[in-house]
Amino acid sequence: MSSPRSVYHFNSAIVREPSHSVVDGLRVGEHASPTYEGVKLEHDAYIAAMRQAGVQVTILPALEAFPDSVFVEDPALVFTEGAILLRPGAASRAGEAAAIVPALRDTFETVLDLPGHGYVDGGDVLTTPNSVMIGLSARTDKAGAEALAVCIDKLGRKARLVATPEGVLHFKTDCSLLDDETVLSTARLARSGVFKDFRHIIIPDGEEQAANALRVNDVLMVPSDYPRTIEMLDKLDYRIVPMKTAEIGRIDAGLSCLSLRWYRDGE
Ligand code: CIR
Repeated sequence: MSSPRSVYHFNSAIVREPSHSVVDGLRVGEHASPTYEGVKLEHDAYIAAMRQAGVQVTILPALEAFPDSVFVEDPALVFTEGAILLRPGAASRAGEAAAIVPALRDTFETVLDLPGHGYVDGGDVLTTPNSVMIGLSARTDKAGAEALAVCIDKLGRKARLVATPEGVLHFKTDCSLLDDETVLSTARLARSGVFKDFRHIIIPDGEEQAANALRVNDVLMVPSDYPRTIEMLDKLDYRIVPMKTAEIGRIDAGLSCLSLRWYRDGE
């Protein structure tokens, strides 16, 4: 692993087993439901890939009352310095925050609560070397984003509020960090100018769902159904691990949604 440590170097992650109710997960539009077995297979493969990449994975039990609770990235935000408990913007997901508190308290010395009454989904937050970008979206409002910026500041980092393109679920639905200087982005998000300080690699037309890739240590997990994106990244010498996401994709989810990731010091 290259040194010094970067924001995509992780040795720890939390995931949550999918519930059988995942078939009722939220989605925009008319997608057919995923199957529980399909989601479970994708989830198992994800855990294996994380471990293979050098990450110690804590697996929380399924929560049947919350169909989308397998997407554990949304109710919290974690860093080496501490965790922040968020307030998910979808009513059916509100209770996921309280459900993850015990795991956060077991793991982090510092757990901050999002102050105020605003909403933030972790899927709207992209951590980069110089700032933590918070995308305003249908799930993350200005009050929530500003409250989160205060918490991020308390943990010693700098936040930056940005816009998510209209109709896109989360900021990270449309982008991911590939390395310290490079982001992978859809054309529609790149056009907004948010990544002007980065080298940006644009997703080929029609493969927008590949934008939620996940850099973990030396590897780059990429959704396996998008051959032009994989070929493009392969040519740029990223070490690609193709991951099946067709089932979670039916309920608008991608690779980052399935974990909370951080680097635990002293290991
Ligand atoms: C939802 O609509 O909340 C879920 N069906 C998908 C959440 C995806 N999470 C993420 O992008 N961080």
